[in-house]
Amino acid sequence: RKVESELRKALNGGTGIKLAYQPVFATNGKTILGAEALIRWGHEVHGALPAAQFIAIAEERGMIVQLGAWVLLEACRFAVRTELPWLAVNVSPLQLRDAGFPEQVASILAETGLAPQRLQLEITESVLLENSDTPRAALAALRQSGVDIVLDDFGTGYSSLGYLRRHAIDKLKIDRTFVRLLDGDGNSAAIVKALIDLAIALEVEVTAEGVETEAQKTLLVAMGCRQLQGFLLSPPLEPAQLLSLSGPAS
Ligand code: G
Ligand code: G
Ligand code: MN
Ligand code: NA
Repeated sequence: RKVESELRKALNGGTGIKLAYQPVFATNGKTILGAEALIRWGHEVHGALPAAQFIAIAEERGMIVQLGAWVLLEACRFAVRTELPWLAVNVSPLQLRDAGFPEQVASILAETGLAPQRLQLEITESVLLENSDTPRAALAALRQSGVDIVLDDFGTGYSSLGYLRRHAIDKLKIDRTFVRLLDGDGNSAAIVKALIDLAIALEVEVTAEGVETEAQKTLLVAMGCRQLQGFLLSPPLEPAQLLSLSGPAS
């Protein structure tokens, strides 16, 4: 399709694709703990396509490994220019299935000079449950090298409690579908509370994503959540905007 060839062109020319950075805040709503890189496509026609849609196209058309490598390099280059304690990058299951992934990450870290401790990789639960050992072995190797592994959209999938038990994960991100229902829906509040308690008990960090209202923030903080991400605190920002918020590397 047309979108596919335009995406391929952008990827090969390195034009039109860019990253936005959404900060993650401490409970005071001011201290920036880190940020998540989110891909944006500035194409004049297809630019309005949501990231989830063109990521899916890239996955279907065999472009995601190349696109993912571009994202990682761009994000790590940005991170070294900032004082951000960490930067999180979303990783497709298909990237983790690629045998060269851990080496790709290592060489990007070496090339940019970013300390592995400052890189977080956001994965989804389904990756942990695949039949192949490749993704799990990749995650173990990356973790061994100091990179943090984050379970994104937690609560929506198979809830890989076994992985939490085995301490194979450094952080959970509570999916925004639960956060959104927090004010009104008693069941959602109970689930969010249980997920936060689980993270605290297992000494895993926990971020709430999609925080849009003061009421949600207040509840989450009362429940013990120490990391907040969402439109209430900040939308995804242009690199220059985040630099002016968090300060350039000294
Ligand atoms: O930023 P936005 O809400 O449009 O993102 C939609 C989805 O796309 C989210 O699930 C997010 O994790 C995913 N996404 C955003 N940027 C990237 C990226 O660089 N790589 C991958 N694999 N997914 C991304
Ligand atoms: O799946 P993942 O958690 O990576 O998705 C991140 C996406 O969530 C980003 O693309 C971002 O645009 C979006 N997002 C960030 N904050 C909020 C929010 O407060 N509300 C909603 N609805 N989406 C958000
Ligand atoms: Mn994410
Ligand atoms: Na998410």
